[in-house]
Amino acid sequence: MTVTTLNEAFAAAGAAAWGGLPFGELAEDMTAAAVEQTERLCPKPQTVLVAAFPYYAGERGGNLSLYARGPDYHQVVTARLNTVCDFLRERYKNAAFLAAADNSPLPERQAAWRCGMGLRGKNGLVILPPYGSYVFLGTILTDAALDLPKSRPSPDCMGCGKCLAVCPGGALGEGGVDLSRCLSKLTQKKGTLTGEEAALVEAHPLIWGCDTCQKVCPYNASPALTPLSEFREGLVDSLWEEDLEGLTNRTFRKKYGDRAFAWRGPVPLRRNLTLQAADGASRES
Ligand code: B12
Ligand code: SF4
Ligand code: SF4
Repeated sequence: MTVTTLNEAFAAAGAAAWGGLPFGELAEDMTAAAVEQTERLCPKPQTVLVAAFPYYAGERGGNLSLYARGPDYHQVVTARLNTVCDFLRERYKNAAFLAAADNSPLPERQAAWRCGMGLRGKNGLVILPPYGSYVFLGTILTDAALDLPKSRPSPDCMGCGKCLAVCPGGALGEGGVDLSRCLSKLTQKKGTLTGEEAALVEAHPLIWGCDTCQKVCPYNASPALTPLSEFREGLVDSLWEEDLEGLTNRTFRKKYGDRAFAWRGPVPLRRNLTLQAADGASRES
């Protein structure tokens, strides 16, 4: 199998970029628990392939983060990567190929950076021009030792510092994200928020996720639209009280279960809407 044939398989799957590295190299960035968890999935992991799938669908208003407007990316990206797994299974009859997005123990950004994909953003994200940071990552884990060229790690972004300056919770630092102050985390948090957390959510324009450190990034000034139909069509840009009215956990899942904002159920969404209504959030935002 050659890199050219893999290029074709990833391109056919809709990936904008891909890379691969020996599992042993990525394991250097992983905790012992994450390595153990990986070995439970794939007893003798040899290679990790990582790919990026663009999701930016244009300048649109709304109160949901851009990443959560299309159908659940876990499923979309995994299904697309499974086409590459099928291609590989034809060539490596006895090997295991496991596709995943977001929900595996593999540190996906670290894998992408080690493979030299795009740029390493100070906002902690993989930036892949012309799509900016609006790309999802997914991996294929295998016990086949694929013969791939060694790549150089990604260079850093230009380091303008805008993401750090604008972060509403002051969550971004040179070392990464302080989860206790990140609006992406807080809008998804279950249960009661502390007074400080509630104040941050109240002043935030989104009821799910946070795009602030991405919107200011110069690489995201005019990102290319995604070519992937799942992330261009049938998007849910906003959710309002009336969309959630009367929904139980079960009926909410029936209505929105295929969306990435649905995994916590309707309760945090209602809470965030109530907080933002108290702040006088406008539907034009
Ligand atoms: C937990 C998680 C979160 C948490 C914590 C994120 C965090 N920054 O730590 C919360 C809920 C806050 C979150 C938010 C978001 N997330 Co998230 N998240 C994850 C998840 C599931 C695991 C990350 C993790 O903790 N891994 C374990 C640690 C040990 O590994 P690591 O992630 O590689 O982190 C190490 C290094 O990267 C490094 N590092 C991390 N940040 C930085 C920053 C700097 C400057 C430096 C030098 C190093 C550094 O230090 C870490 C420890 O070694 C990944 C998917 C995955 N499986 O990787 C998605 C993932 C990182 N998230 C993603 C997205 C899209 C987001 C949001 C943009 C969503 C949104 N719009 O609200 C925000 C962005 C917040 C931000 N600025 O990082 C994408 C990123 C795609 C990309 N282009 O990079 C991923 C890869 C999911 C996917 N499959 O596409 N996320
Ligand atoms: S997602 Fe929002 S709160 Fe989290 S680091 Fe980026 S700007 Fe800060
Ligand atoms: S805003 Fe500036 S510092 Fe932050 S990720 Fe983008 S280029 Fe890097």
